[in-house]
Amino acid sequence: MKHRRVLRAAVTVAVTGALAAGMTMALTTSANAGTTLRASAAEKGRYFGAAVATGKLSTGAYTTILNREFNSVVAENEMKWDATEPQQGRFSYTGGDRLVSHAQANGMSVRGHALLWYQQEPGWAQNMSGSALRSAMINHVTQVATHFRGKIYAWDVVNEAFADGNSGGRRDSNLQRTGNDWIEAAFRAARVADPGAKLCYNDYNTDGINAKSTGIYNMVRDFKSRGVPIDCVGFQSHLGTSLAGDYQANLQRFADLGVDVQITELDVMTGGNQANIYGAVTRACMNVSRCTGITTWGVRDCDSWRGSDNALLFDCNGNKKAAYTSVLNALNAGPAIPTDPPTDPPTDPPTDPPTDPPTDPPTVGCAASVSLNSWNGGFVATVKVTAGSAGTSGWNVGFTLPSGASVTNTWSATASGSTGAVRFANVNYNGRLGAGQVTEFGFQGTGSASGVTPTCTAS
Ligand code: G2I
Repeated sequence: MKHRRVLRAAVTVAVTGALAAGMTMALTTSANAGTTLRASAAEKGRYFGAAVATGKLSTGAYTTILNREFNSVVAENEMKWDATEPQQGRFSYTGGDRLVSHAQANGMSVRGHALLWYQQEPGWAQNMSGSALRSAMINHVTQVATHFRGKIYAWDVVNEAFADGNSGGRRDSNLQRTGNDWIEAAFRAARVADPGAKLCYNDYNTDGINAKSTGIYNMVRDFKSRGVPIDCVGFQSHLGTSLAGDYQANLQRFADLGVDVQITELDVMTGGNQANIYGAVTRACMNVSRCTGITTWGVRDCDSWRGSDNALLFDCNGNKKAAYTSVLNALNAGPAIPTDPPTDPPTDPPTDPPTDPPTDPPTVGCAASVSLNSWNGGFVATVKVTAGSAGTSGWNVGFTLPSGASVTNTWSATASGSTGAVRFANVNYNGRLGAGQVTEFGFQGTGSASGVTPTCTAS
């Protein structure tokens, strides 16, 4: 059984996650600090979240607890690939949009879960491989992250891509078989589509320093050294009856790489230790200044995928369990995330005489530059358009693509032509640029675009 298999594998897990840079978390004021999970977490600069099945939002008892105790939500299933793109190129956002609206109306931030995962792939994608799958996968990331742009605090861009056991390597899947660079290609596409969201890698069985967490650690270190955009690691933390002694040390070593960490799917097997383990996980997060929040994978025991494990903080009647008190106490006792050091006072204005203005003639028209994210058989091009001194009321960028290359998808511009000489015109919201102002658009293609140079014409 799928659930049992995942659960067994998960009992020694940890999760890291990080927050998206550009987005402010919706944190409540401290009116209830000390008495609800959300207010106590917010008081310490953090969020406390729950996985939500959107169908339950119309159940009063469920929503009452959700709104009172949690200031972050994640869709338990509704933002996954099978839900959002059930047929290739046909997108469905009903459940995800409903959750986002609920969050916005109730002062909650939203974690996005998950752009790519080898499970819950729609049937059409399960049957694909190679460059066709690579293209479809990048298109999925681009479309979904674009749809939710500006509304997601942190995205699980890639979920569960590492193998269990001692290899420390990648898990086999049709995604992995498109080439080892599939994860970085996904992160790059997500950054283009939603530059304000924190981009996370999320996995289980990472709740301590072990072969799997070390494999992920090495990937994150490599990404940071090569400038692949990653902001956070999610530690799912589907836990059994004990917690690894180096749980906190493991979070800390990821944080030391320069990413945020988050506990993303916390649930703990019932039994004598449940409350203690919940408390210990919460304390570990509080003790790591880059641990920005905790999410439990559901609200009440009966909402949980773990069924009879009674793994959550509220019983089936909505009563607070001992584990709840343990978490609340740990939130209240923990340190706050340090705030940024005060900025230096403004320095005196320089007394040197002003230098002459630059003598270069201002650029008229516009300039364009391109950066390519390429893989064997395809690419994503991100194009930056900079207006010259007169600004623009519209722009048009041309490329001559090498033979064999073809544009399959464009965002924030309108394409004409797909092979050879192709042109991209502004769309209605990004044509008018002030002097020196910059905008970006992108396109995806098959084949290779290496060496292409854009030409920009302003109107
Ligand atoms: O397996 C627990 C979690 C492990 N980490 C990733 C999470 O995304 C995952 O969540 C679970 C959901 O809690 C389940 O609700 O993912 C499962 C899928 O692998 C979800 O189960 C699925 C059932 O397998 C489907 O039969 C069902 O149609 O839920 C679907 C919607 O209820």
